[in-house]
Amino acid sequence: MFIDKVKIYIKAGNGGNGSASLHTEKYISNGGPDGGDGGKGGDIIFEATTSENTLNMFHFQKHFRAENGENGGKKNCYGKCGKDLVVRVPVGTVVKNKEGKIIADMFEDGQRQVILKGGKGGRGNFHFKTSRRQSPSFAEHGVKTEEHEVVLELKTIADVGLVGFPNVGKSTLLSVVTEAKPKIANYHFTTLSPNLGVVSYYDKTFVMADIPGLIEGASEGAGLGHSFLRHIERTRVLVHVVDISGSEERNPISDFELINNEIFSYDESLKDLPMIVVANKMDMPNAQENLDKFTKKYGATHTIIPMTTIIHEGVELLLETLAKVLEDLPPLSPLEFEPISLDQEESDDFQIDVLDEEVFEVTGGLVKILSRKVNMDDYDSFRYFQRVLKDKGVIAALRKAGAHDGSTVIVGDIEFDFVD
Ligand SMILES: Nc1nc2c(ncn2[C@@H]2O[C@H](COP(=O)(O)OP(=O)(O)OP(=O)(O)O)[C@@H](O)[C@H]2O)c(=O)[nH]1
Ligand SMILES: [Mg+2]
Repeated sequence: MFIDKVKIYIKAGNGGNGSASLHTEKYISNGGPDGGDGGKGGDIIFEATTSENTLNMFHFQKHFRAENGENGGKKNCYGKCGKDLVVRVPVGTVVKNKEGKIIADMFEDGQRQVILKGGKGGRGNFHFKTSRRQSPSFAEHGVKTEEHEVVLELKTIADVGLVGFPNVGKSTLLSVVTEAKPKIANYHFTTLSPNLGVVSYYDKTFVMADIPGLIEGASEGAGLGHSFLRHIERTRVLVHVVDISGSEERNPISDFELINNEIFSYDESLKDLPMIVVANKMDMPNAQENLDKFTKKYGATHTIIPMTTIIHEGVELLLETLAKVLEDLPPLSPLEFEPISLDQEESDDFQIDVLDEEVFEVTGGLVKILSRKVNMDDYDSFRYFQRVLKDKGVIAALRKAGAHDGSTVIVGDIEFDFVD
């Protein structure tokens, strides 16, 4: 199983409610409001790590919720903030929203990004004290957050991508030049997911990715399909490994052309990447003869390195060549995108919809804010509500829209008669 694209669901913590406590103490009849603020909900934070190189862990766990903030308490006690939830993803994970817009490119090891902010805590009644309202018996509710669906897509980041037919020796090469221990076997599709390794060559290091074998039609889904081609989009150099001995009765030149054709029909811009050819299995019969033919055709346009990977012959020359090529290439950079956020900013906009001659509905951000603050059973709270409607121009706008004495006005869950 190799998962490199997955849908998950994330939810930041709700904000805790503010408290509407009134101070009480022996011999003190009215100690005033002492309700503390609710705590902020936990954020959802993504962290990039090199210790994973698949999204397989999301096969089992798809729901991630950060902790809610606690409610405020008496005696001006603040509610505790909810704990953030850190979701670890492999380096190279691109996070998108449901519509496919990019939210984040988790490009560097250790990079952290807040993907969803926790809900703000509600303010305690203390904040609503005014000269005329000494003991507000209402407080604000915390912001309730919503669950969001996001798509994670892994696009491996490596300096060098190893490509080629199955069974040509790509994984063997990775195991020789890095500490990685990929599975090696004499059959096709031994490698089922990209393997990464770090090459150290004198004072230089670079990351090499062994991509599962490609076959004709891969760009249209044949074999393991083209999904792996996604993992060479973010490499700086391609090393095309060819079985130069033609040990499986195939012609190395047509192998090379066929795989190139698959790569470039997946993404034409991959033509811009430098490509080095490794002519592997030089120890086998017919290898030298095939190499001569290959060099005649492609020697002028490509660097061709003859190799017998199993005895490390030719490996040094490859590393020297790669180090040189990489030195002149710009480093990889994260994707360029217009960042979007899943968090809805609270705005105090409103609009008036005339539902009927006598029925008017107020909608918009202001209504959401009010619904967190207002408790209709409470007289103080209702007065506060009326004042906000007036101050924000809602009453005037209702009048302009045709509301008059006795018209019904709907604001969120609240319904009341308009009084001019
Ligand atoms: N004779 C010879 N055999 C080799 C050489 N390099 C690799 N092999 C053998 O070729 C077979 C395939 O090697 P792998 O490294 O698994 O090939 P791969 O390209 O990763 O194959 P897939 O993962 O299936 O795409 C193994 O049996 C290796 O031992 C070589 O230089 N000479
Ligand atoms: Mg392999």
